[in-house]
Amino acid sequence: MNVGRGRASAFRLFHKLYTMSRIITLDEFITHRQKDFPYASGELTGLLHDIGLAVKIVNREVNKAGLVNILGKAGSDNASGDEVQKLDLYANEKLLESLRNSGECCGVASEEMEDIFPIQSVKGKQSQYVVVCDPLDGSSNIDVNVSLGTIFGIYRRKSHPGENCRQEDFLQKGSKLVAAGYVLYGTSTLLVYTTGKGVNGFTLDPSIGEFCLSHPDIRIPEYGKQYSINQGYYRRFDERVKRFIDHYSEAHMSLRYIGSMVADVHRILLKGGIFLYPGTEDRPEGKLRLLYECNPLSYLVEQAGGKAVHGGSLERITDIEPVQLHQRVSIAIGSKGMVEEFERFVQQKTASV
Ligand code: P6P
Repeated sequence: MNVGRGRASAFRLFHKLYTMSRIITLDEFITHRQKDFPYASGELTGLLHDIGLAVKIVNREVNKAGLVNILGKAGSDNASGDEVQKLDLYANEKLLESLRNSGECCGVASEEMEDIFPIQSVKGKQSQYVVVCDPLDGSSNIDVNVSLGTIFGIYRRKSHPGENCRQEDFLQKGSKLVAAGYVLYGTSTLLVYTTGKGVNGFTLDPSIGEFCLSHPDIRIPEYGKQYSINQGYYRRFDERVKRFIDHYSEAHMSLRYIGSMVADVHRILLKGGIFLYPGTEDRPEGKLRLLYECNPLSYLVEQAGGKAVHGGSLERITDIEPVQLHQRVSIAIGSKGMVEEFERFVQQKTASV
């Protein structure tokens, strides 16, 4: 058994022993596992703590969003005269505020900001990391009370410490991520992350305000019974994608599509399946963003034993060299067996074209 698997099974035993008697909080887990992190201990801890704090604040607002009539619509003033912000802008601001705390982050690239956002070092600390994020993915679902999420990825900066961050710090392949994860604001609030040594999930216990280990050492099933795609675009898909969908439909597979990538990918992570957002005639490059949606989720899914490839070229998502902050990419992500089946369809059809 290799060291990584040995460590994982040892941790499962540790978790089993402890969960019978005590809760393991996110902070304790990060501290316990920070020796896994190949850089100075404490750096990652600070960063993940900052993100954990920000998403607890975002969670509080997301949970209240159902009261928006009382709070007022985004752009209007609420009862106390404050302008109600669009929740995704609010989430972006909370992440920026929190990422200043530990002094470990020198900059952020976000779906909500056109350009990179440098964070000035605190107390002369030489920050070593940058964060990419989609602060509130699927925010259009909030008005109908459907799950949505926050996606984040952490890179080691390439530019010289002590200077402002540069674009090159963010335009790195997904395989260069040092940590990645997501928060799902659903029936409960779940934070799932990896630092390259497996995937673990933490459920927020509102009574104590802590994320508690609930899904240790997540492994994605090799195969699943569901596929996830916006069937409404069927006519606009490439012939090869249509054949793949037809194949699953004829095999009586179930279609599950929430319209919130974090929720769909999370279900697939636990139950198995495949999520597809391919290119269409009118949007051949696809819709989803490489840097802060597809790369962090692909890195995490690979860490859980899954696979993620470009929906056309079949290139491994985390091998794609980013050229723009907001570039889009088509994607097939999920159970290894199902992504490889998709690949066989595309390769077979390519050969026969
Ligand atoms: P469509 C949400 O807007 C999002 O970015 C993803 O979370 C989701 O998977 C996708 O877009 C849904 O897009 O075109 O199917 O509505």
